This record gives sequence, structure tokens and C-alpha cells, in this order.
Amino acid sequence: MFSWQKTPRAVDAERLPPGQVLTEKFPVLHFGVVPEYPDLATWDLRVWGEVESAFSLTWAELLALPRREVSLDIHCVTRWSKFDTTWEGAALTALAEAAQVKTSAHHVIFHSEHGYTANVPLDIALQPDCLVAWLYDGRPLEPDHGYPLRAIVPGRYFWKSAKWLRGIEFSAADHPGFWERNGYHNNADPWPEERYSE
Ligand SMILES: Nc1nc2c(c(=O)[nH]1)N[C@H]1C(S)=C(S)[C@@H](COP(=O)(O)O)O[C@H]1N2
Ligand SMILES: [Mo]
Repeated sequence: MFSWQKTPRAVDAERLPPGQVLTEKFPVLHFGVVPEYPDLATWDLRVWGEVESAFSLTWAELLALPRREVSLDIHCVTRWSKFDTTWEGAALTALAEAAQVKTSAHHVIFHSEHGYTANVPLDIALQPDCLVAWLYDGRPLEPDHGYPLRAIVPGRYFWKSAKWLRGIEFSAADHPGFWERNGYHNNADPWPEERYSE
């Protein structure tokens, strides 16, 4: 490869938050074991909390939701970033509308398999590009990357994008999630480097 064919560094640098290093690979990062889902017939996604109508969706019902494709740069707090990842799923706004979120809701708590949680303010969760995603690059998620379903939260370090998602809670109070209770910053904006608390 000739180096002149690559994107100029200056352009990349504008997209790279401080302290991050670009990778072409797709590293895997999580706490605990990768759950197995031999049969999605028994899988469901619960939506509850400060809503008029809590519900749960089967896998088939989830796939029937209007689809949205999002391309975004991901930034892990451990300092790797990856540009132009493409995800497809349903917008969180669709689930919020179906549940009729009350005005008392101010936070969204993502609940994953094995009790992992991640918290985001409601306005972050209701950005049009915040997804529950089941396709990466047009294909079902790899088990390591969250199969069958993960959250995709633009504008925050990637730990907010909970893998193996099983529930969405609309909450009046904020409840720091797994990494947030273990020293990571509650807000997690990569541009001002909100990596760790204190
Ligand atoms: N359920 C669950 N989701 C998780 C994590 C985790 O430990 N458990 N780790 C987070 C972190 S720190 C990162 S950087 C991304 C990594 O996603 P990837 O393995 O698909 O790159 O998943 C996030 N989602
Ligand atoms: Mo991470």
C-alpha cells in the first residue's frame, strides 16, 4: 500500500478524542463470561420503569420494529477507537414511544445478562442514533460483541453500549452502572476525557 492512499492524519485527528489511539481491529472488552443463546424463542427484552405501559418483546417482535442504520466512531475508555462502525437495529425512541415514557423519567438504565448495567441520561438515550442493535456490518452480532442484542450509545465511551441487552428501564433516579460503580466516570463523554470518577 502507498501511504498517499490513506486518509490524511490531520483529518483523522479531528475525529479522534484526546488520549485515544485508532485501531482497525475490533477489540473485545467485557467483564465476565459470554452468555450463550442456543434458542432465541425463550429470549425477551423487557421495557419498564417510569412508563405508562411496560412490556416485553420477543425476538420476532423486536425484528418487526422499524429499522435504523447508524454509522459511528467508537471509543473505549482503555484508549482504542474505531471509526465508521455500522450498526442496525431499532431506535430507542421507538421503544420509548411504545412504552409511553412519563415526564418523571430522567435516566435510562440498560440491563444486560448477568446483571451488568449501564446508565445514561434520558436525552442521550433518546438521540435518534441511539439503538438497540442486532446487526454489525450487516451481519448478526458475534457472541463476543453482544449477540443477540446490544445498546449503541453515540457520544459516550463504549462501555455505555451494553452488550447482551435484556432490559431497558426508564428511571426517575440515576443508578450508576457496573463500570460507573467501579471507578469510571458517570457521564463518559470522550471529548473532555470523562474516563474516571474524581
Ligand atoms: N454486558 C456488558 N456489556 C459491555 C461490557 C461488559 O463488561 N458487559 N463492557 C463494555 C465496554 S468497557 C466496552 S469498551 C464495550 C466493548 O464492546 P466490544 O467488545 O464489542 O468491542 O462493551 C461494553 N459493553
Ligand atoms: Mo471499554
